Amino acid sequence: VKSVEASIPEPQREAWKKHQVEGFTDKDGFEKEVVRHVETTLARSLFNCDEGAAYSATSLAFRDRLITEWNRTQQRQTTADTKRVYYLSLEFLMGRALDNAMLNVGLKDVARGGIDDLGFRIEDIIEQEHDAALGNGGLGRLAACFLDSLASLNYPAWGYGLRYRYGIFKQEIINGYQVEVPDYWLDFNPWEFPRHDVTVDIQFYGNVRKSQDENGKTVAHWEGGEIVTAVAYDMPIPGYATPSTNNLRLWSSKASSGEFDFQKFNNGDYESSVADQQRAETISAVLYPNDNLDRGKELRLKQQYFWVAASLYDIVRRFKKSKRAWREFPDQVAIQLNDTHPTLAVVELQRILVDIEGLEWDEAWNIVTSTFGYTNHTVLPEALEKWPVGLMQHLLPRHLQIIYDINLFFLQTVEKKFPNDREMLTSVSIIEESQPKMVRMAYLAIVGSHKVNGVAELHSDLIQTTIFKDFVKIFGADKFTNVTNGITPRRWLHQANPRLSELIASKTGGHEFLKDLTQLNKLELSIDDDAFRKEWAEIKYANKVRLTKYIKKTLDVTVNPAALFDVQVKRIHEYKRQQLNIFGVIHRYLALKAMSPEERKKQLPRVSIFGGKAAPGYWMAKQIIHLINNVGAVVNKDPDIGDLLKVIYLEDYNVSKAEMIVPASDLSEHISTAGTEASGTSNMKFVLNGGLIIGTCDGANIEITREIGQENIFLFGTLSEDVEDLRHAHTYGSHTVDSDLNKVFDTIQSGTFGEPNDFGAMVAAVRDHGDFYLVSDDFQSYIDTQKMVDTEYRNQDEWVRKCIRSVARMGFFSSDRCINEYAEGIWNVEPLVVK
Ligand code: GPV
Repeated sequence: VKSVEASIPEPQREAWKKHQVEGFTDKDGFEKEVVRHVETTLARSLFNCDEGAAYSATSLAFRDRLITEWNRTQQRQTTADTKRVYYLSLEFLMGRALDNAMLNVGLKDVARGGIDDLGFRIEDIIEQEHDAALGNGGLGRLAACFLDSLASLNYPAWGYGLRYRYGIFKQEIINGYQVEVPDYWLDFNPWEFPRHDVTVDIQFYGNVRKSQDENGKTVAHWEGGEIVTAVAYDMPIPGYATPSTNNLRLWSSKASSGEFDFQKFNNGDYESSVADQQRAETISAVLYPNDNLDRGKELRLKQQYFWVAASLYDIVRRFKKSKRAWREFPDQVAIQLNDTHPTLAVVELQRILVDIEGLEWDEAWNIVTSTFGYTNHTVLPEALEKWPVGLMQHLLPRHLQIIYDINLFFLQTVEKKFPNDREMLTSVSIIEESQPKMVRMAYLAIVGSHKVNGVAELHSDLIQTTIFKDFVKIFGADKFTNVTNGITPRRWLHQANPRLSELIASKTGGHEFLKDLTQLNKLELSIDDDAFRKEWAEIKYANKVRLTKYIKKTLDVTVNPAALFDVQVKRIHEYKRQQLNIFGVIHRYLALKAMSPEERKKQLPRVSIFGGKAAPGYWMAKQIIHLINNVGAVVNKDPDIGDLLKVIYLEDYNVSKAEMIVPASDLSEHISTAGTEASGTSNMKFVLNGGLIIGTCDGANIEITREIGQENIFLFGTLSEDVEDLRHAHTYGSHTVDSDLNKVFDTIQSGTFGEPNDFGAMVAAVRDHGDFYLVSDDFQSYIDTQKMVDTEYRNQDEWVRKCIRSVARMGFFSSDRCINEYAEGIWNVEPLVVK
């Protein structure tokens, strides 16, 4: 334990202690804070306080509370002098903060009463908040769940990211097409604390000069170029039912005061000096909207270095305050790389240690590799980051030299272990000898880390046997591990589905399950309790009614809440196979049309619900959205069909909408081509909310099946070990398309769903271009499995039992379990228990 330096001398501290802010604890105190914020912070009054102002004031009242705990948490960590975790992620898909803060602090009921007294409804206030949408999909949402678990489990941890001015775009559907609208979300964000005193100057471009020091050692000097300043913005992250409040630090770019060209300014060239300013601010302006795709844009590389350099400067500055020796750095600091986006951190730390702190290369490299861990989130080749050597040389000349040196020393060790194996050397080299040469970021991340993990068992096996297999030979199997993803039950059960959470609490002995999700297993003891099952079913129905009203309000389509709700919401991607789903829907439509009215009456009504964004440049994904909407336009107004089939496209799927959609699902679709979805995490959310899954043997579906039992999941399709042979056969053998699927294609091409040419490429991808995603191979088993779903759904009593059993067995998929595995197996950090 060490003493903390305080800026206020001892004799004056009494005054501070006397006035320490404690924050409200009851309704009256809460109301007082809200009124104070309305009247002073917002300069409004009871004469002009709308729901927006009430939301802002409520949030500020909670923010004040959080920041008191945040300060104490930081001080506790500094005093205890323990190891901290730093989670570096270019995406944090946080969603809304207010409801989460109220629940985690345990004062939602207090706030409900207070808001009521002041003339508003808490639900309306919560709805005012704009999602913090600083991410694309699963990768960014995983980072957000991890922050919740880190705080809830009392780990000393910080998240580091970028404060984008524009988050992921808003999606509008116009005439069936996706249109992107910028998401400007920072007008007034009550959850962030600008730290104008916490800044870091970041260098770009320039050149490297080498000199000799007094001992004849060569020293590199990175000189010239331009400077951009990083400003810290902090967001408090409250843990659930604990005072621990961690920090998410997001960097914003601005022109450095030195950079603002006063020469130009004084010469009257005001416009160009403002242009420089704007160029600097561009770095943190926008989140790249690609999911599972690397587009290699220069500005993206600038974002990566800007964020990584600012974060490392901050981490190193904090370490240096402890006055420890450098070799102790890995005992104080664990840094996790969320995918390869922050891999330059490996190079930057080596640069700091060698060029600035004067350590020897080997000692520095030991520190670096002991500090970092790398999580891989995909095997898709188009998502693996590579940067042209020329671009790196231009933007970060010293870093490129260091990468070459890292590669040289690495290849020397490979050469020793595998003498005369030239193929091995070229295959594992961090530099790809292509035209142009490229830096392979995943390889750099592996070489620079002490642990590499995948995010579900199948995925971790696949990376070890395919894309990284040579690295397993070189480093040994111990360096590679699996940490199956998880989700936070606070947001994804307690917050999204409060009635179910209360029912579970009543059957498992209180809200303990929110801290230890394995407690859910107690639910199985109540499975024969008729009243319990009845209430369970009623809650699901009420959640479906809520979604039904939302569909009516936003799309003016009437759906029957008693129908089976079949949901696929996620980013639109060929590998996730929304096209298989919509082809299946068309097949169902054709089957219904072919029936006699009597026969139709015997069919089970179904609502097929889709949602998700396509990357703006992903043409095929946009065509898929278009087809789904066109099918909906025809089916939804077909008088032969009525309630039997409705096709819904929910606009602008995001975290807050997921909180409404997930609890309303009977069946959700996780139907990626086997071996392509690293884990998936919405599969876990749907099951936890009492919905069943139709899915392939892919990602975490496999472990969900193992946990809940194969009788409780609808699995179908090709296994990952057979995918390669089928693809080979498509390309080199004769490829015949499933006959039912061909009928679907013929219907599309007959113009039933609008201009056939619009969907020509989608059809041709299966019929003529090798069907890379095996849509035809899996079509029949998909249709057959959907038939089984219909049959089983008719037996509601058994269906509800399956749902309850599944929920009871989902304990493993908490992000708390996941974070504990990282802490023990990768970070070697321990919780800091609060007395
Ligand atoms: I790489 N993932 C993502 O959302 N965006 C990306 O750019 C990449 C991966 C996802 C995977 O696709 C999911 O299977 C996985 O569950 C998620 O990352 C979290 O690990």
